[in-house]
Amino acid sequence: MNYLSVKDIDSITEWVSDAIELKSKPLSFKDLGKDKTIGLLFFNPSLRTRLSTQKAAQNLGMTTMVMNFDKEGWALEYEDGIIMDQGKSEHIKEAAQVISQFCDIIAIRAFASLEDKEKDKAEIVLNGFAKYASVPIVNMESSVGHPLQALADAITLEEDKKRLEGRKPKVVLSWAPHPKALPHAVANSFVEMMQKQEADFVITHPKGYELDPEITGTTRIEHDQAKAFEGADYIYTKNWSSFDQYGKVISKDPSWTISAAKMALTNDARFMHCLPVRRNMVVEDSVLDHGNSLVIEQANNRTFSAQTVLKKILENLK
Ligand code: SN0
Repeated sequence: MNYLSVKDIDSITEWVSDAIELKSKPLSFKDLGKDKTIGLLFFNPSLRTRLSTQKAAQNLGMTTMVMNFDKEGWALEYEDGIIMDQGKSEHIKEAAQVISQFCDIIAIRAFASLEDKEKDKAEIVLNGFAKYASVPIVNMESSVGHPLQALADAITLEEDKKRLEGRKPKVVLSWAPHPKALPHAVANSFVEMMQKQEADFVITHPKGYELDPEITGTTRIEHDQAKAFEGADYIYTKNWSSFDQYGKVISKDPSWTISAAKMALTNDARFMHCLPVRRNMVVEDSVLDHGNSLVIEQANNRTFSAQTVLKKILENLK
């Protein structure tokens, strides 16, 4: 069993309720991963993903190996049949098989290049490991998705929406400005997660920031941010670069920053963001520091998201 995308969740209701159960008793399966090792491979920086996945593994009794592959590993080649006379030292074929000798599960973070749309869509790093490793693979944010984040977000929504007493929530995914070109992964997986939920879900972004239409499908897109915010119960914010003009920053329009004035248009909405977040660029201090911000609980739920996934994989190994 791999966890490569939100599509690998067979029953979201079951996985979220498992996660909430684990959260109430994190050590109830502390022997399940005894004598098992997880290898965490990072091709990009990480704070929450690294520590929460390590914590999740520890709660299940596993041993963790961490490698910052971008700085400490050999530069990997992913193409087949190539003459390796350039900068790449090792082929993914050997690397994935070798790591499989030491680890029972391999988790990988490899962001989008934002340069080559086709290569990014093909998920060459994640799928390369999935193809050549002989152990289960977990996605810790790939070029296309961040399914551990999306599962944590689903857990956070499930816990918080109790205050709505059964009413279907209105959830808005809003683009916000950022100085750098960022990947689509977090937004993509959140969209896929929301498509599995009972919710009135709307995406809002300036024209030109459409996500991959193969992912958004028939999900409603509203280009007027104020209109999208009307009556919202949740404002999930994220910056992403253009998909159409692949990887380009086509606008940093500050009128899209999440402000207290904009939150006032909502139905006392809770603010969500995966972090890290650029204060007063993506969101004003007053919104992030407000009691309605769920960002720290989202980060906390990363542990139980990862623990749910690792528990299922470990149960499948037996
Ligand atoms: C990453 C992203 O996919 O947008 C990771 C989010 C979990 N975020 C960044 O790279 C932010 C970098 C920055 O300089 O703000």
